[in-house]
Amino acid sequence: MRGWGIALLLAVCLVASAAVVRASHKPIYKSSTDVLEPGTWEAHFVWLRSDYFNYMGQVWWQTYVAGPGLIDLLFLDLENFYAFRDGRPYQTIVPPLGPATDGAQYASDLSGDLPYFLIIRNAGSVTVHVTWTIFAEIDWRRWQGAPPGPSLNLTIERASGPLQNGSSWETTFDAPAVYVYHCIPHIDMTGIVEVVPGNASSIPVAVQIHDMGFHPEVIRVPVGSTVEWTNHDGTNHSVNLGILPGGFVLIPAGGAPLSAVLGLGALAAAPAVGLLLFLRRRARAAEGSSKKPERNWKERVDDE
Ligand SMILES: [Cu+2]
Repeated sequence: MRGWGIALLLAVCLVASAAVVRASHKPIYKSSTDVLEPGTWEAHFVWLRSDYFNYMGQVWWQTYVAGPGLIDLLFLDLENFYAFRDGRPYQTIVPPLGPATDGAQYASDLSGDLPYFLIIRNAGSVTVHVTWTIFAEIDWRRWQGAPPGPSLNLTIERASGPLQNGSSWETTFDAPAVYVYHCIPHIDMTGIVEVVPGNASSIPVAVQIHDMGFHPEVIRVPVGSTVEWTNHDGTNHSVNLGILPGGFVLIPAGGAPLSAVLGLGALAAAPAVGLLLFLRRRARAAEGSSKKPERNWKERVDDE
């Protein structure tokens, strides 16, 4: 009996160590820390490689809440991200996780055509500091502009130059467009600016740079808006905006069913959805996340 027990224990250890080895080979895409007030959320996007190397279409993410607090995690495609942001019914690609303090999830069979969005939402009653990491195979050529990527190439259209701690850079967007941007030299720091018809406010839309990330990372602003990026990190960052010709265009998923697998042993088939959408250009006020722009960054630096 005892021998069987040891054999079983060994088998469990082998399986566990195999899982650790597999996990250690996940390619890190990006990571940062969100500071969220109760009920508010931030969106982080993943845009996978679109060449044949990406046929697995896998994304992993994990989160860690420092101190008290609870969060929800929602992983959405573009269509459902728009629905979530607009307060309409939406469907997640894997079952939502939470409320929880920490979490790890996984999705596969994703496409590289359009970005996916990880929503981190404060589900508790206190401010949370949540550190997140997204693991995925990314086609970096999307972000750098050269050499040309397999199906999409972004040329830098405007750039801030290096921003030191405490310095800001602003630019005004005069026409509807979708911009995807990244830092140089940290090309894993990325963001999206959607410029849509509407009435711009005279007050700039603020994007804070901290913890090696842009916050909020995904924003939608009316034409005529000025967006101001401010660096709160000790490291220099920069904003390099590439324009996405034609914006986000969802194409029919040509026979490839959209399905996904939840990590941690549970299986969940996502609904197969035939997608035919177009860039939505709507008149609406500046938005991007539910965060308030004003925040005491010094306070969280002191916490560390
Ligand atoms: Cu940077």
